[in-house]
Amino acid sequence: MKSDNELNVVVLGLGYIGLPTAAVIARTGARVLGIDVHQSVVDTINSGRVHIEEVDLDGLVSGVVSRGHLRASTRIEPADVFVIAVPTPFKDDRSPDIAYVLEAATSLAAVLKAGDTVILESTSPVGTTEKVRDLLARLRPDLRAPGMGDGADYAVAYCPERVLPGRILVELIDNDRVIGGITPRCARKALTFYRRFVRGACVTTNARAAEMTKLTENAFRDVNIAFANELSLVAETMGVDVWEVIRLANRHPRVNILQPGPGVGGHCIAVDPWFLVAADPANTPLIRTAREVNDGKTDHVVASAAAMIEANPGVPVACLGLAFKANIDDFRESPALRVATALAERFGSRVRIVEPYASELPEALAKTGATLIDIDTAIERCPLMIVLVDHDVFRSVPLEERATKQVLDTRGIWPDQPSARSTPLRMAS
Ligand code: SAJ
Repeated sequence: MKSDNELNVVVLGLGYIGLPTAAVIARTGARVLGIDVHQSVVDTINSGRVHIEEVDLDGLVSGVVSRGHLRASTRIEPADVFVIAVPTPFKDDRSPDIAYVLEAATSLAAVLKAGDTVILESTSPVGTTEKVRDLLARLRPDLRAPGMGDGADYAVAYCPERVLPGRILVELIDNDRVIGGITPRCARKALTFYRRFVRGACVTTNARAAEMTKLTENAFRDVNIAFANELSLVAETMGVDVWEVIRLANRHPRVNILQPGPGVGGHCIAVDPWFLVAADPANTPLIRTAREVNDGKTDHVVASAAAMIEANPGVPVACLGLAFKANIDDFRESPALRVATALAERFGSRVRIVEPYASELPEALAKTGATLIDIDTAIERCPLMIVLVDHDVFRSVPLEERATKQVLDTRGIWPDQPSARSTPLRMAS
């Protein structure tokens, strides 16, 4: 086995997962090359800076780049280990799109050699790792592909990332990893690689089981959030504070309900369950319904907020937050962004947006006439407030600064708000 300093690793895709992964591997002393199709991303990283916001990532990247352990390029080079961390979005019909994975595999096929290990980390439908192996086998008939007869010249495995944005650098090291090989030997080769930087347990299985495990984790969370969101609607009908009910129910030793909100966002939980539904539509009514409940919650928030704004003609309204969850700058699939945009399209310049993680409004919002303001201005000028994201800066606004506001608190961050206490999603009176 090569020592850390001799190991050459290529990470394909320098996004929210690929860049932190590349940096963490580079910190072990390995020589890491990050590949991205965007020249601007490559230039930013080579100058020791980062293009995404993640706790402690800037310091880590500048350190490993300055020590020469991490560099970026648009062009692939030979390596010992290839880690594919490109996006797997879904198409208009919600079926998974693995085109970027296959493009990445095609590009690395050109430099693949005997002894190499290819690892797919992107969230993928079951069977994708086999497709990667099939593609490599076709493009490189001079090498023996794993699981296709006697012997193999290289290894192919699937190892899903499981990190939580905001805690990526911690969870990359501490979380357990599931490593699925095309063959047991492939799994063992990938295991040797992950043991270099993972402190959590590394458990091996086959590639299909590992792929389904990843989808299962995110579908589990989506179903459980859907339960909380459904409860929030029932509680609203009943005139009960849903957050109090959940807090009380969670005192039961075998009950652990998640938190309701304005819907589910991000590029994972709002997307991955559809991969399971697409694979077996007839047997996934629960997973599909959970997705629909969570998306429906966003529509419900838009309707409740619109009713509140309409009942107060001419009064400015502050939408607090655009990110898909607290304390991050990621707006992908964000229910908060959906709500704010729907309201701004309807009420135009009456809508003010507070988002400490944005320096300007996303285009769709900017063209509505809505404006970006800070929290102090919102407190001064907006009698109506819609809490869409539980950023710490919103959570810490004391009651005396908001006591007179009409509030629609979709995250339950202000339990002491007089108008929000018993009917959190109803229009404040
Ligand atoms: N949300 C709620 N109520 C809750 C928890 C979350 O409404 O009680 C909402 C959030 O506000 C957000 C969405 O759900 O809009 C997703 O947020 P999240 O914190 O649950 O998850 P992500 O998308 O940031 O990360 C998830 C994680 N998966 C699981 O916890 C099973 C992470 O470990 C994965 O690595 C990541 O997806 C991924 O990349 O797949």
